[in-house]
Amino acid sequence: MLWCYSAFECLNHLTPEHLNTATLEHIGIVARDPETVARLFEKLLGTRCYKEETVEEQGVRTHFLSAGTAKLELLEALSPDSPVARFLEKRGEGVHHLAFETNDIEATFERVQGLGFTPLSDAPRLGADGKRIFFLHPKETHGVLVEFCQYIPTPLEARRIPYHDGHLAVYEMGARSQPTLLVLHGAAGCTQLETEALARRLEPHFHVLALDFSGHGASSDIDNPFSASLFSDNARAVLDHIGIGEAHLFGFSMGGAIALHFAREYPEHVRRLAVHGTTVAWTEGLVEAMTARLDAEIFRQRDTADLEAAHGDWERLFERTARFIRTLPERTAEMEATARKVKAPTLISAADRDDLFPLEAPLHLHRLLPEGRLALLPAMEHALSALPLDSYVPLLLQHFGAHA
Ligand code: CMX
Repeated sequence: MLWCYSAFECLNHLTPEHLNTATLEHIGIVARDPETVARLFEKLLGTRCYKEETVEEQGVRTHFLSAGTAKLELLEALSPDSPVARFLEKRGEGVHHLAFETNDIEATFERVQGLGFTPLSDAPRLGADGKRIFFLHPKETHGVLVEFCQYIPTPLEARRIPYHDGHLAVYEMGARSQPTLLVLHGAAGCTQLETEALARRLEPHFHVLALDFSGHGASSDIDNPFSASLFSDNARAVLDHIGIGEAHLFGFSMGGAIALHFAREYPEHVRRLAVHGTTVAWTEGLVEAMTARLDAEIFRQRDTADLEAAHGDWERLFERTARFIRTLPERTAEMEATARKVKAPTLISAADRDDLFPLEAPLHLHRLLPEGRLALLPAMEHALSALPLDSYVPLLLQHFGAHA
């Protein structure tokens, strides 16, 4: 009876924010010699340290390893009076804290205060890995140091790769020792507006290269009309310049079709593919639906600051993209033939209620691709931002064989 009452009381405090966002983000582990501990986990889990970062304020150097859906954060004391050095002295090496990710760190901070806890800082502050964090004292939490964190990333810096008279922008993340994954955005999209969140989630597992196609995002424009050959050549130029022989490719929507084109043209450079929200069967109806979305007039009535910041001359980009899309119905047979010839194992995924492409599109692609695997995900929209990354990322890791 008492248990029932307590459980009911607890449930009264639970809001959807609790239920959906208390995700284990990482486990902090104090290490005397992080390299030795990293080697141990490499042996046990096949995972490697992919990033190191110093947090001066905490007197700590952090070493990150991926462990499936969560991370291990090895903590190395930088000064004898730091919390980590004190922990080492009193308790020796071992598990130091559990960190839970939340959507809104300020709201979580207020909520735990409301529940009677005393956070160890006056407000959330900057931690490692682009996070804002706060801790609860282990004395208040049955001996477990609890961290809450929210990912608030600093803007990515594009690397510029010379291309014809201009350059291609590529965003590079993750350790070079990991397999390379080239991330391709959709029509009239770019890394910043579309694929960045996914690319960042994949950083612990891959050497990620997220490309902006010519004329998109931070890449310079080119005189040639947009075409699958041009964008596929963009991808090849990036891999060549960075010196990558073989890569996995992920492509969203048009990026998926480009990934297939690339795999057909340069099979020796491709390990595995994943395409999401991609069709290779273009009808006049689809062209109409897609070009209606590129109607500059509609955008002019809204706030276009994000588009301007990402692409510069977004109106020209939309015009050029619409022209390219109008050529696609007559290229359908060619694109289907391309898909049939792709030998690389390919994960084809789609939103089950895609508002742009019919469900038949991924089914059709699945029938064409000799090594295709199909996954339908519960999402209402075509946009990549609608995709539930918590379920999609494990699927990708499994497909690319990146699970420890
Ligand atoms: N887990 C469990 N118990 C811990 C603990 C931990 N991580 N750290 C300390 N304790 C225990 C101690 O063993 C001690 O227990 P006893 O009283 O039974 O001996 C008690 O807590 C108090 O320990 P202390 O050495 O006196 O430490 P303080 O109270 O001065 O500080 C804490 C403890 C948690 C407030 C401090 O370590 C802190 O502020 N931690 C948060 C900051 C931090 O850890 N930063 C590094 C992580 C960086 C990052 O992830 O970004």
